[in-house]
Amino acid sequence: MRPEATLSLSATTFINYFGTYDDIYVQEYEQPILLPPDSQVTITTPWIAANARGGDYGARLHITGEYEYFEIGGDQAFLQINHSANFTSTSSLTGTAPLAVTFIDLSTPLNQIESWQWDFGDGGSSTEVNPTHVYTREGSYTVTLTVATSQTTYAEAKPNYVTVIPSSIPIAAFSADPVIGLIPFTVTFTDTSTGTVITRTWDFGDSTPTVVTTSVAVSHTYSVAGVYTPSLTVDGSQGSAVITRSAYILAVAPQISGTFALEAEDYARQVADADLTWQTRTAHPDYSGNGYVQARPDVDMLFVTAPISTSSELQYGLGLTITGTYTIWLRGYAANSAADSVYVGLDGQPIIASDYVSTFPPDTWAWGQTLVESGQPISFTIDTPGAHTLHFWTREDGFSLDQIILTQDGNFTPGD
Ligand SMILES: [Ca+2]
Ligand SMILES: [Ca+2]
Repeated sequence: MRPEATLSLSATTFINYFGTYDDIYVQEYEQPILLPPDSQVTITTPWIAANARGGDYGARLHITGEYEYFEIGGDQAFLQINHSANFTSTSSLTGTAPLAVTFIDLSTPLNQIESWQWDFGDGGSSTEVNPTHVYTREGSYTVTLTVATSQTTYAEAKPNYVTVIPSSIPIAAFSADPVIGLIPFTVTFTDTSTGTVITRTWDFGDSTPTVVTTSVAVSHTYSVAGVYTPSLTVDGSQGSAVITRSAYILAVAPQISGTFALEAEDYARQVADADLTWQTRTAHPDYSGNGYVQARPDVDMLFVTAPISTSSELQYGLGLTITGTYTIWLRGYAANSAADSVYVGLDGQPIIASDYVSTFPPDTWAWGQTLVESGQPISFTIDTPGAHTLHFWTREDGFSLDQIILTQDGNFTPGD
């Protein structure tokens, strides 16, 4: 039995007030039951008493909660019991399995109910007053509570009260926008994982603290130039997953001069593909910086005939804050043939489709800038300041690239 209500009107108080009634009866289904003298009922409306004495008289009292009305007749008073089966929950009613739901009985009258029978809709049941049930399978469940007093039984059913939604092991994925920018720049990361994900832990790859979110998207500002490898860990009820995107974010420092050099071996990203792969080497003497890159394996005469789609690619970040036309110079050598060559591009596309730079001498570093098919120097024009990427794709085995110079000076000639 549950605790009785707190606001009270004792039988004694009532009798003293009217001065005529000996007993208070609870009327339950036409069957008067004597309310014991210390019984308590919940009353939120003051007494509304009509003529309480003599002849035909009666009074009616509206009482919320367990007792619907109070009626006086003759020398007896009756409380009509409001029978109601009802319940609520303190838990989330929608979620993935296992979903634990705690049910709270709201049935009335509080102190008359002797038994509770819960049907959770999934085959489970309980006779507790406020049971907790764990749903383990997907579906919508109708919950029914049946309560019984010594006199009667009554029930409440709530259709589709609990819903267990599909749950699965997450497969981690994310995207970022933009993936290249002039520092400092802010990137919005968006979790695109599938499966059940509750929390996300972001590592932006730049040694800043990891960030834990429940939201799908998060922003991060990169303030130091570099190429960064962010990762995302997703945790769900069915497990966790991690994805790392290597060299995904390119944070570029602004160039402050119209002429500047890049060491070929200091590329930001390599996208390796079939046949030939760029490898950093130091075997050939007289290189600049820490080495050079060579299209390997070097087997004399291996051509890549479908350049962009099947060639290994090198990318360099360019912070082009000075607008205008840039000419590109390449310092390279042909390892085993004067015909060794390379494709050059900007922002993912060849500067001139299918054209390439060749005519490097065998075994000697030399500067070149002429596209074979067009006969023109490699150049491009920037109209608005911003971050760009410079690309080289393998075309012929053995080609070695040591240094790259970009210049806006039409009279510029590289030293050696
Ligand atoms: Ca070759
Ligand atoms: Ca170099």
